[in-house]
Parts: sequence; C-alpha cells; structure tokens
Amino acid sequence: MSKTTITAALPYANGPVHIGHLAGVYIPADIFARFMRNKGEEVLFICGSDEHGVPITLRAKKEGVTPQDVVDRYHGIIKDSFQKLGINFDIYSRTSSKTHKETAQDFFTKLHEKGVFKEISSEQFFDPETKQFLADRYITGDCPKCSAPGAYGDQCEKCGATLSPMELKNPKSALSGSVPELRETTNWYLPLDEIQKDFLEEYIESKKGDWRPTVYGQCKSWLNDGLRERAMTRDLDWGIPVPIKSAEGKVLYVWFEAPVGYISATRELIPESWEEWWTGDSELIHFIGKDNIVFHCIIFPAMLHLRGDGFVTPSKVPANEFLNLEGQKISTSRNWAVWLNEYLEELPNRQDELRYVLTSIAPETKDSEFTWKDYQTRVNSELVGILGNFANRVLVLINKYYGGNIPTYDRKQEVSNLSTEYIKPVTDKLSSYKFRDAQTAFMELARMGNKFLADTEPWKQVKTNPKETENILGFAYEILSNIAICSEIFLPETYTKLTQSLNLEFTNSDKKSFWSDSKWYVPKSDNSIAEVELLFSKIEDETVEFQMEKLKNSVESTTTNQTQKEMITYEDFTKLDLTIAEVKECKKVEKADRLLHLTLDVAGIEKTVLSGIAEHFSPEEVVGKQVLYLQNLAPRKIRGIESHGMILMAEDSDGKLRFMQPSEKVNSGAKVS
Ligand code: B3M
Ligand code: ZN
Repeated sequence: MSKTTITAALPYANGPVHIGHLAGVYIPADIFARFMRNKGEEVLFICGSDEHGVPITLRAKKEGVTPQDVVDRYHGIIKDSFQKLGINFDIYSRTSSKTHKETAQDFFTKLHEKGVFKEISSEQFFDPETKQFLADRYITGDCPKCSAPGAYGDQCEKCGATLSPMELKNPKSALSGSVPELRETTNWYLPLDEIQKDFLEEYIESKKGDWRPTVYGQCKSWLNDGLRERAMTRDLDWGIPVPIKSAEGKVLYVWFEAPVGYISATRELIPESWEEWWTGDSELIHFIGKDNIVFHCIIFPAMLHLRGDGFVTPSKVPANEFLNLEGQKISTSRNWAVWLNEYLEELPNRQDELRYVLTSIAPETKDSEFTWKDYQTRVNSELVGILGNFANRVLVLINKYYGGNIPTYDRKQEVSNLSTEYIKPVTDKLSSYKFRDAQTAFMELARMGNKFLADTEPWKQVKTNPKETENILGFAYEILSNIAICSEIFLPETYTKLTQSLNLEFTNSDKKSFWSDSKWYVPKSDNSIAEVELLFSKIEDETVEFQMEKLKNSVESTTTNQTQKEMITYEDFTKLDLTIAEVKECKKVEKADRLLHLTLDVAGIEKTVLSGIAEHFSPEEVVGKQVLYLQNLAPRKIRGIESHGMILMAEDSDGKLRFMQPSEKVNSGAKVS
C-alpha cells in the first residue's frame, strides 16, 4: 500500500489562528486525514509553526521583544488551540527547531552542489545606522502612484499598488528612520524561467482536469506570463543562515525553507524512515489557502524536482478561497477576526459546532461568509433540530420501552441499498475533496432517521403492535449507529458522545468496511445503550449579541490605534501655528458640491479658507462658529480661489464631521498649543 503524506500550511507564529484559516485549510485537511486513516490507508498528517519571515520580525519590533519571544508565545497558543479543536496532526512541529535548520540547510546545499542556483548581484537598500539590508517591508516612503506617505517597499496600502523599493519617493528605513543607501549584494536565485520549460509546464499540464480549476487556472496564468528567477536567500538576520561561506549575514528565503518544514517535521517524527514518506510511490497532498498556491504548485515542486533523489512532487493541492466575516475581509491587523483560542474560551465545549458551521460554509470554490447569526441558525436548526433531535428520540424511546436494551428486530431494508443511498455519497464526496457536500450527505442520515420515525410513529403502536415497534426502533438504532461511525471525521466530540451513549466500539475493520467499501454498518443487536446525553444545546441570542459587540469594539480600538501616523519630533509640532478663528461669512462654491467658501476673523484680520465640508454643513450652520484653524499652511489655489490655512475637523466612526471648538468662547485669534 502506498503512503500518503498530508500537509496543512504552516501558520505564521505571529498571532493566533482564526476561522478563516480553519475553514480554508485546517478543518478540511483534518476531515480528509481522518477519512484516509479510517479507510485503512497509511497516512501522515503534518503541520507546524512557520517561525521566520518578515511578519514575525515586524511584530517583534512593534512589541519591543525578540522574534523568538513572538514565536514561542504563538507556537504554544496555536498548537494548543488546534489540539482542542480536534485537528489531529501526527506532528505539529516548528521551523525554529534544530531538525528543521539542518534539513533546510541540507536541502539548499544539495541544490547548490548541483549548481541549480544562479548567483546574481543587485542593488538593495541598506540602513547605515542599523548596518543591515532592508527587506521590502522595512522601507517606507511616498507612493509613486498616489503620493500617499507611509507606503511600504512592496505595497502601498492606500491605493493597493504593488511596488518595488526603488520606486518609493523619499525612502526611509522603518528601523531607524535614516535615509537608506543602495548597496551591492549577491543572492542565490532559483532559475524558475529555465525550470518552467524543463519541468513545470509539463507538471502543471498533467494536473488539468484533476486539480480544482481555480488552482490549475492560477498556475497556468503564471506560466503564461513567464516565470522569472526568484531569490532563495535574503539579507536578513532572522531566519536560517545560508550554508555557504560567502553568504555571511544572509538567511534562506522563508518560502524556500517553510515548505521544507513538512519534510523536517516528518524527519522529526520518523527519524529512521522519513524518506519513505517523500519518495517512491508515496503521495503528497497539500492543504492550503489560495494565497499560497504559487509556493506549493510552482516553487516547491520545482525544488523537489531539482533535488532529485526520488523526491515526489505534490499530487493534489486542494486550495480553498477566502472566508469573509460579517461582510468584510478578515483582517488580523484590524482585529476583524474570530480567533480560535478566544472562541474556545468563550464558547466552551462547542468545538463541533464550529467545525460543523465552517465546513458547511467552507470557501471551496469561491469566497464565502461567516456571520454569527448564520452560526446560530445552523447550530440550532441543524445540529440541535435534526441530528441531536433524532439521537435523543431514539435513545429516549429505547430506554422507555425496553429499559435500554436493543430489541432484536427484522430488517426490511436492504443493506446494499442503504450503502448506495447513504454511505457512498459521503465517501465519493470526500474522495473528490468536496467536504461541504460530504457533510451534507452525512446529515442526510439524520434527516432520513427523523422521517422514518415520523412515518412509522412507534409511540402509537407500541401497545397494539409490539413486534413492529421493536423492528422500528431496532432499525432506528441502526441508523443512529451509522451516524455515529460517520460522525468521527466531521464531529469528533459528537463521535465520542454517541459511541458512549450507544455503548458501541467500532473496530478498525468496521471502519474500513464503512469508509473503504462504503458499506452500511449493521450493529450487533445484543447490546444495551448507556445514559442519554443531549448532543447539542441551542445558541442563545445573547451569545450572538456578545460576539457582535466584541467584534465591533475590537475593531474600533484597533482602528483608533491604527490611524496613528509616523512619529514626529517636538520641533515638528512647534512649526504648527494653531489658533481659534471665528466664521464671519460662509457661502457655497459654484459647481463644487463638497466646498464651502469661508471668511474667518483671526484677531481682527480676515482670512479666506475653502473647506470640504459642504456635504456635512450648510453655510448658515457655520456662520458665527469658533473653529480650530491652522493658519500657517501654505496657501493653495482651489477652483481659482486662494485658500489660506485649514479648518481642523474630527471624523466620527460613521464618517460624520465635527467642528473642534473651545469648551468656552475665547477671543478670536487665541493661540492653541
Ligand atoms: N506561513 C502561511 C501564510 O502564508 C504560510 C504558509 C507556509 S506553508 C509552507 O499565511
Ligand atoms: Zn499609493
């Protein structure tokens, strides 16, 4: 039997995981790994923390701690929260481990010895104060496209333009604030342009019709654009040192070594025979989000192919799209997220509810949406109303009529029909990585059970037709047993509860028959059920209200902090000439919807200002107000009118403008400092 190595993208250890990560990667990966294991396949399920890369050093800098402090904190939180959610990795490792460092350096050395890399010198920004080369994110300046200040070397967050550091106007080092210098540096490049022709074109073509169209399509568009060589080393100090003498001070590019983290985790788990899981006829399956496709479908396969030594290349890459939250993109920087560790604390013993809802809405072929209202509806109407309700009715009736002993019963239903109608749809969907549909097919079992009881009404004929009642409840117990065995891969906590209540232990051969042969399970009838425990309880409105309030508050607090601009010195501040002025006259500006033309009195001197507040205030509302006025702002001609200075306004979270006024009337021209 061939081995299957299943990997899940290594989460950056610069924060907890959130529901977008879970729906996109970790829950589908866990369902699939459980399915494969229960089929009797030889499976390894691999993951770990991705502990290098600029996001981690940025967080460390922001918190005034070391990158190692950051990754130590979050590696623990992430590992613990995955375990509590029942994400059943065979190993959850980390890329700051010794084994990973050795494995990644060895991988690089092997490629280097084969002469794979191109050594290319180029000019990079260097910080003369901190004496280090600057990664793109460490350079800020004015955006060349929209002139917004504070653009990064790789992207302008204001207009979204993708940039290169050389394009920035007035570049500055984000580390020291000094003006960076251009210095020559050499790095080792993977010649993706050459590999494209020699290998990648054919490799990607071979996935046509097999990989999801979104994944295959994205790879094809990169190939059609033509791949370029890509640096696999960086001038950074946090990462894995490049194992070449002449590469002092350089580290391996995080996206070179992170995928090698799957290999080093395997090596850590099975030191003596890890190669068997990465060579020969073993199958490699990567679960990722769509933003990681290029690394897992282009770069890593190229690395594995060039490495040779029998290394296999990824056979499946079921990448998901993105999950949105309450109508907005999930944003860790704006704290617009539902964090797994917080969910587990605030909604204890509701792991399966989260797994169920996120699988129901998983963004398998297009972006999808999580709302707390929908979460409540699905839990209350599907888990409580259908699955929990059926289980409870069967257990209560068997306890009530037979003291908990399962009656011997004559089955009228054909096992082969039941297998085809109810089990095969689940296993077929799982085999084609359609986890949403697979879970829907699983829930069909409970729907069928409820209908069976409603149609046969055992409670009505228990006195008049006891034998028929035994047949009904005996088969109802059989349906519930199939729900139990099936629940293990979607709802592991529910599986534990059901096997306890039903007093059932499924053997490996039971599971293999169910999952590999898609065969309906027939329980032994000389059995008795244990205590009846409700599988699920309702989500109350208060829970939804609490979570919505929490989400709203967390964004406001972050947004407030977020708008803090670059630090200025006291000297900078003293240059501002702020004063209180009085509005003497005010009128609209011809053909300019947003502008008002104001005449101010500043200690008896008249000043003309144009202000973009016409959509918020009428001229009448403004005349007579005392306003905060910046009077030494260089005059600008707007619509042919010379505007002197600026009136300062506060913008509320709902976008409304408010005047900044003294708490009591002061004389016009009063200084503000
Ligand atoms: N650390 C996760 C991300 O891009 C990234 C995955 C690495 S998998 C080798 O969000
Ligand atoms: Zn811009």
